[in-house]
Amino acid sequence: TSMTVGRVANAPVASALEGDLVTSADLRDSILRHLTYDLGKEPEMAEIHDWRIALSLALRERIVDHWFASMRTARHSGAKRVYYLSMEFLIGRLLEDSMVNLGLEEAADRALTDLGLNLQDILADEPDAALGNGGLGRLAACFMESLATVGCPAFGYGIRYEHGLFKQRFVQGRQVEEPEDWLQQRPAWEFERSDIAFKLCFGGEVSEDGGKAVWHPEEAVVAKAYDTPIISWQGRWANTLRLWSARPLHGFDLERFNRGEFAAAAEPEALARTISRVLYPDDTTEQGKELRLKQEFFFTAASLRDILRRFEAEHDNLRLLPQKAAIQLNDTHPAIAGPEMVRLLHDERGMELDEAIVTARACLSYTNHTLMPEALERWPEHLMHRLLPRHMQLIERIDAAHAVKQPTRQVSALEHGEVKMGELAFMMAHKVNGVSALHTELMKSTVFAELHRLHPDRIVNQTNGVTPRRWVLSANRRLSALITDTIGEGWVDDLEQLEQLEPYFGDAGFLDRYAAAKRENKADLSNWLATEMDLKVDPTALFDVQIKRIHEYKRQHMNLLETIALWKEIAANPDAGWTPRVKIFAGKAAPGYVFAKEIVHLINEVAAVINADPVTAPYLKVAFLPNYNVTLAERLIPAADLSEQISTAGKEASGTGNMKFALNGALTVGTLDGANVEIRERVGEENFFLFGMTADEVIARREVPGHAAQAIEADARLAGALADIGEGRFSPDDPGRYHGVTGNLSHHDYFLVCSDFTAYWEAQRRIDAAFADQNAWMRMAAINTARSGWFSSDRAIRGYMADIWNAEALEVPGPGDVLH
Ligand code: Z15
Repeated sequence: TSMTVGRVANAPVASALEGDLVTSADLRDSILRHLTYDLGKEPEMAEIHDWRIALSLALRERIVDHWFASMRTARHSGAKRVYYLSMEFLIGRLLEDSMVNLGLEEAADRALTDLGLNLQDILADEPDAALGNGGLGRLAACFMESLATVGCPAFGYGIRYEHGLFKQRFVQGRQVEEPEDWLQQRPAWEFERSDIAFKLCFGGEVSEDGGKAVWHPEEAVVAKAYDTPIISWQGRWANTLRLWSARPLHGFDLERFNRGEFAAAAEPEALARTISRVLYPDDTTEQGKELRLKQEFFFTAASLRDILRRFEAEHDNLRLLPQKAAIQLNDTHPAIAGPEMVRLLHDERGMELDEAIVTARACLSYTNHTLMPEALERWPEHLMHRLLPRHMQLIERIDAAHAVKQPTRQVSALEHGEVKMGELAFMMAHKVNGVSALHTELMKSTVFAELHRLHPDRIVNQTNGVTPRRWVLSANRRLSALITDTIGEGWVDDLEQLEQLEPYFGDAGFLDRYAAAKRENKADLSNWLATEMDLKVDPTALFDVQIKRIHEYKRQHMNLLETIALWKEIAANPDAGWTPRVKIFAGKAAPGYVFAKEIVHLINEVAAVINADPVTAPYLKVAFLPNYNVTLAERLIPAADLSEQISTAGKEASGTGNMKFALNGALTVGTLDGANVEIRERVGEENFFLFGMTADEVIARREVPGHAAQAIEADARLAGALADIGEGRFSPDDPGRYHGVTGNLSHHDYFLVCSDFTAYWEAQRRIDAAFADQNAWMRMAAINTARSGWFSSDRAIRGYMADIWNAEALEVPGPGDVLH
């Protein structure tokens, strides 16, 4: 397609950037400049991705000065820096985020219109950066945006995976994984730092030399940095996301190549790069693979090297380190940071071992994200010894030091020939936090009970949060406009201001406009379902949404059983005044998680049968949208009426989708699990559909012999739905296909799907009735929005700064101030 460059009106666009009047013409010129001189394309020949990259470069260019100013301010202030170490950063798209935070949306829109282009098309062209699996990775991405917005000098550290989370397709209802290739097109946001590279070693052995341990490794790779600037709301501050890419220590083997061994010549290179090749696709399950341990050490050690280099450039007394660096471990994945830091301080810098341990601990803190045994990392001692022999020695020393101080207690990081990374992280952290109030209390009473008794002040809570810039302002333009029209723009970085909406609920217009925004969001989604999925839905139906990783504990299958039971009941009595519903599912199953994949298949097969039923069609449709990702979440959440947060109580550490839904005015049907508890407290119990057993009741119920059979016997709807699945009603080509699923539910049912089913069904029928009164429903929805401001990740980050990091926020000097 050929694009002509039009003439432009030089209309200035007011920008939030102080002293900087950015015009759409300026932006247009820099888009053209990048297109021409960076991408080497003529406008006539440019394709959509060329324009998208050119726009990204034009925006990135406007971030850089703020970025440098922020870094300089941090350097000159001597303030403590925060380092967030995370195996995952589930970023999604960055273009809209950057544009909105820079206040350049109108300018970009006009500039592109002048160029004969459409901003929305260009935004839609950006691939998601899917360097994460689910909640843990998305939390890290929200935290990066909030760290910048609150002005906390910080670095995120992680891995620059060549391939992010796999793409999901359905083939005859089954999940098929395809490799993801986000680096195929030129990455627009990162800066390659060939000069920032560290050599990292593995394997070999440790010798002693005059009482000093000397590690003789047998293998080495290089970690090379790639930096992405993360800009705050209104461009006041920018931090760095630094991702490490693995490279060979020695480049290409020219000698071998010249001997004609072409493939062999490239081999060392390919082998070294394997470390950052691909994201492990498991969320809340552990595989225990050697390459995974290598990945963990690789990015953790590179990050610590970088942190110490920066510290040593600015200070000459290692004892100051804890005042200058707060290092947060996002789960145990970077827990090797404890021993590695002790090694760097003691072996490499000569600090006394005990002081090295104390110093490392004063810098480090650890966030726990799950109590599920299958998710807690344990590494075989022999593997740790083979890959990291010196670290294994230090782990033994750390563990022994811990035991010596408390001889009466028997708590150890070493058990059954394995290193328990949770215990190790706990021992080497000055603070350990859970991610919701309930989860933190369960940490104290279960997994970390012994360690908590030894260190009663170590465990603290920091309930998760989400960034309102992405999850409200950008994702839900209609709602945002209504909020800003009503209370001004201050809510965007002070989300509890949403409370100011409530006095307007009595005004004639407000709830009508609120309902209109929801209605239009739903109409958009209905159109999208029609074009993308070939599925026709009633846009006024109740949009009931469960989107998250597929896991037994999240109980998508309980939702599906309720769907089947509802379908049967509607079919038996179509004229009973049913509330029309659209059941929407999306989520990926870990490729090796057989049960989760069966659930995926079953949802698709049930959807096919129900959607083909003309009798129930006016009242029930089921959609399973493939390839759930951040971008799809941004599309679905603003259009939801009902948020499914139905995990077995005690299993979901927090949840963060639950917060996004509540902010966007979906009501929750949920258990007393994770942050659901706190959402319900804040929005009010009358605006939340609670059901199911509590965490305590779950534990007691499991002890009841035959609990599943009992529950099935007592509920004919549940029995009927299970029977239909078991008899092959949804899989006539293979009637026995789901015997694994039905057998598990009928006999084992660890996650208590059957025992909670009746309460869930009844909650859903209360919801049907409530939705029929649209005025009352919209009022409840608006109350959810108004009272959920506390769930901003800005609040969460300020909590970490105050309670864990002892870090202060800074401000970039204004235009009148002198920069050195
Ligand atoms: C993950 O996404 C979470 C926990 C984990 O242990 C792993 Cl390995 C991955 C999730 C929790 O399941 C979820 O409840 C929580 O909201 C999220 O981390 C962020 O804390």
